[in-house]
Amino acid sequence: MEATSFEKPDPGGGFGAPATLTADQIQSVVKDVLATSQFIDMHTHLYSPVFGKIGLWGIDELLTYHYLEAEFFRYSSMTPEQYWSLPKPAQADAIWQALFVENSPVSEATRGVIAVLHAFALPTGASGLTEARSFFKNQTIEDHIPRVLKMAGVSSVVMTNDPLDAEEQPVWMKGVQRHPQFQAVLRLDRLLREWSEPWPLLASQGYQVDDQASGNSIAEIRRFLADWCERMRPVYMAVSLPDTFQFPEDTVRGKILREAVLPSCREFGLPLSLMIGVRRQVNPGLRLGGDGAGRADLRALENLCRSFPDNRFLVSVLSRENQHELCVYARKFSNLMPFGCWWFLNNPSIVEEITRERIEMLGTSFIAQHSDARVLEQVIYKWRNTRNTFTPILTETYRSLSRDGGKVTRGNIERDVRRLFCSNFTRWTGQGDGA
Ligand code: FIX
Ligand code: ZN
Repeated sequence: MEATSFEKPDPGGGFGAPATLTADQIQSVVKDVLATSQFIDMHTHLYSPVFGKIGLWGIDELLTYHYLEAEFFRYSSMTPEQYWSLPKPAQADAIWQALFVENSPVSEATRGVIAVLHAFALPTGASGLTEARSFFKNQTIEDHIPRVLKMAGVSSVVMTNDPLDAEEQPVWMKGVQRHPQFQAVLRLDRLLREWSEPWPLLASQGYQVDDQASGNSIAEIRRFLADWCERMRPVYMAVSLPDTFQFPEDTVRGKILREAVLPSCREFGLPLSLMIGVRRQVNPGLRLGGDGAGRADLRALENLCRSFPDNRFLVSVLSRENQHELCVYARKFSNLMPFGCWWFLNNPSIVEEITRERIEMLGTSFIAQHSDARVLEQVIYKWRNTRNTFTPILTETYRSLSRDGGKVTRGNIERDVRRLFCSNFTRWTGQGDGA
C-alpha cells in the first residue's frame, strides 16, 4: 500500500532544489545557522567610543553589574551603605570573593562573568582579579569593541540615548561621529516622568515650556523631539513604564505621549518602544539593582494600538504573567511588534517558555531577543546563552513541522533566524524590507 502524505519523505523537489532536512539533520543545521548568523542587538546600554567613560567595559564593570550587586547582598554581611562607600575595584573584589570564591557562580549573571573570562582565556577560578585586570588594561576600546562584537556574533548594537542626561547631552551637542556598529535610540524616560522634573531641563535647553505643560509647551516639546531626532538620527524612540501605566490617562505624561511623542513618531516614521512593567526603586538602597517587576494592565497597550493605527509599537513586558496577553494583542494589532525577554526574564527557563509561546502564536513575526548589555563584554555570554536556548526550541519547532509533512530546508531556517534576530527589526525601523 502506498504511504500517506504524512509518512512519505519528501525527496526535496527534484534536481537542484534545496534538500529537505530529515528530523536527524534538523538539530545540527539549527545549531550551525544560529552559530553562524550575525544578530542585531536591538536594545542595549552600550555606547560607541566617542561617549568615553559612559561606555562601560572591563572586569570591574562586569563584576559591579547591578544584577550581581543585587545577588551580592544575598550572601554578604556588608550593608549597601558600606558597599557604596568603596571605590569600584574594591566593590569588584568584594563581589568576586562573595559570589565566585565563597559560593558557586551558578546564577545566570555570575555564570556570565565566568563565560566572559573563559572566552578571553583568563582564569575562572583565581582567588583575585590581577590577571583579568591586566588583560583589560592592555586593550584599547577602539579595537576591543569590534573584537567583542565579533566574538558575540553581533553585527551592530542599538544604544539607549537620553537627551536629558547630564553626561550624555554635551557629547551630542559637540556632534557625534557615527560608528558603523552603533545606532542611536531617543530615550524618553526623563521626559515622561513627573513633569516637575523634566520641564526645567527642557527650559534650560532653550525650549519655551512651563510648569503646567500649557500654552506653547506641547509645540515646544515637539520641537525638542525634532531637534534630537536630527542630532541623534535614532532608529526608534523608547520609554520604560511602570506596571501601573494606563492609557489614556488624564496626566501630563498622558498628554505629552498623545500630543507630542506619538505625532513626532509618525512625523519621523519612527516606532515607539514601550517597555512596560518596571517598578523602579522597590529597594532604593540597592540603587540600579533596586528595581522590581510587576504585572501591568495591558489594556493600556490595546488602547494605544487601536487608537493610533499609524504608529508602530515595539513592546516588551517585564512580568511573566503578561506574556500570553502580549501575544494575543500582537495577533489583533499588526502595528505591535513584541520584542525580547527583558531583564528578569532573560534566563534560559523563562526565555524558552516565552519563545515557545510566541512561536506557537505568532510564527516568526516577533523580535526574538535583545541583550540589554550594560557592559560591553556581556554581549559574549548573553548572546551565547540565547543561541544555546534557541537551539532546542527551533529544533523542536522544525521537527514538528517536518512530522506534520512540511518541508524544512537550511534556507528556511536561515531565513527565519534572520527574521527573528535581524530583519523583523530592520523592517520595523524602516531600514530594510524584512527579507
Ligand atoms: O529600562 C531599561 O532599559 C532597563 O533595561 C534597565 O534600566 C535595567 O536597569 C537593566 O539593565 C535591565 O537589564
Ligand atoms: Zn534596558
